[in-house]
Amino acid sequence: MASETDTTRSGSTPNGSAPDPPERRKVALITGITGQDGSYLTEFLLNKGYDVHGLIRRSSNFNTQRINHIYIDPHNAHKARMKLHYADLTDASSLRRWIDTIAPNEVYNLAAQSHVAVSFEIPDYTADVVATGALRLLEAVRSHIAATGRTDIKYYQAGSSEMFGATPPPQSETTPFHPRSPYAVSKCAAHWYTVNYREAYGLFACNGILFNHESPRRGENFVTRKITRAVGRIKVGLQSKLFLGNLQASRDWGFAGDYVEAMWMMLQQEKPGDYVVATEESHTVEEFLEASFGYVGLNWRDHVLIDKRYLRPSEVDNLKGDATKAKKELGWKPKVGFQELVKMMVDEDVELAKREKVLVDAGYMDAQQQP
Ligand code: NDP
Ligand code: GDR
Repeated sequence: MASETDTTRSGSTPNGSAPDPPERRKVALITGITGQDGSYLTEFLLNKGYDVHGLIRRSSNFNTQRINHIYIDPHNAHKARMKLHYADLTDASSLRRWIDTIAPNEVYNLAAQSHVAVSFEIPDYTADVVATGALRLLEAVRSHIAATGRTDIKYYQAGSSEMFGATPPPQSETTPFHPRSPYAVSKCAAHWYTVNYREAYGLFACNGILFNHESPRRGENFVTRKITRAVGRIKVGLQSKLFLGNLQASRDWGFAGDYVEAMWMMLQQEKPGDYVVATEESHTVEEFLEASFGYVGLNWRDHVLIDKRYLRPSEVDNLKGDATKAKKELGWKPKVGFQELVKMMVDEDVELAKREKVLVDAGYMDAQQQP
């Protein structure tokens, strides 16, 4: 693990393949590298031969669980192709410093206060990180280009289907935005900042408008993972009830591993653009419950209770993407479908619950109820 003064940590390619010689390697900078998408994108780029630099924020606990498997002890730093540095999207000076120091070819802005419901609780902070944070990073890139004259830097902004909000499906790049939360409004601002820097300064900047994407690494307070964690724990007897909010909301759920490839593909085009990334299939939360509980022979109705605490002041009812442009121009398509995604997440969470059960039975852990 990193020491308290060590702001650089490092990693190798996950499949162990030999990297390209240093002079030929591309350099990527990822904000939000410790998040779900950051971890998949790092694996993807390391496998493509990139050097990857990630910006992590200071936390009172280590927050690198999702990338620890590609971490290499800094004492073996000559083998390392992933490096981590402290920065924060609320701190413009840190962003400018690392852009200047690292001089990346590709910048992926994935960092965000990404929980929609939480954004109603901390709207000001959400706007600062999600909207103004994107502006700070764009400005750091622009200033770096102005100072160096470089022409080989590309920028990716993590946009969201939440920007469509109340506008009915199917939603494509030409669908009007009608955001329904402080998070979604902030993502709209970040989207337009990105468009503006493209138009005003000629920056190669792309907005990926990604619909929900999930995985076994999904944060445990997003609905899919909350459900699959509960399925695992109920299956092994660590939990009996699951409290949820609106079961009728419909989402276009894909697999995060597929979606990070689309991010990279956008930056490999001749011209920058904005792209919807989606499976084009939508399911309600109730359908996700049916599929995940049903997969392990449980009936969700025996376990799920509605808690109004999880209802949102304004909800997004129905999201279903039209990814025609990404399919046609990028050649991208999702590989993992809905049922396969559910199985992947439930399988992993049943195994995780079994390991928890061993600790609980041995008296090393409390059988906590749901997070
Ligand atoms: P996560 O919530 O898993 O990860 C968010 C990342 O942002 C974490 O690394 C987090 O760090 C970091 N972060 C949060 N606040 C700050 C800050 N102030 N400064 C620096 N870093 C910060 O999100 P996902 O991986 O799921 O999503 C990636 C991006 O894509 C986000 O911008 C999200 O809004 C967007 N998006 C996600 C979709 C999805 O379905 N997953 C769909 C559409 C868009 P830490 O680990 O310390 O918390
Ligand atoms: P979302 O994801 O808001 O679409 O944002 P989330 O999984 O939080 O909610 C999806 C839907 O499920 C309903 N729901 C619940 N949600 C949560 N979190 N917890 C519950 O108990 C619960 N019960 C029902 C919600 O009301 C909602 O309708 C995600 C994030 O990753 C964003 O960052 C990203 O931009 C969008 O996806 C696309």
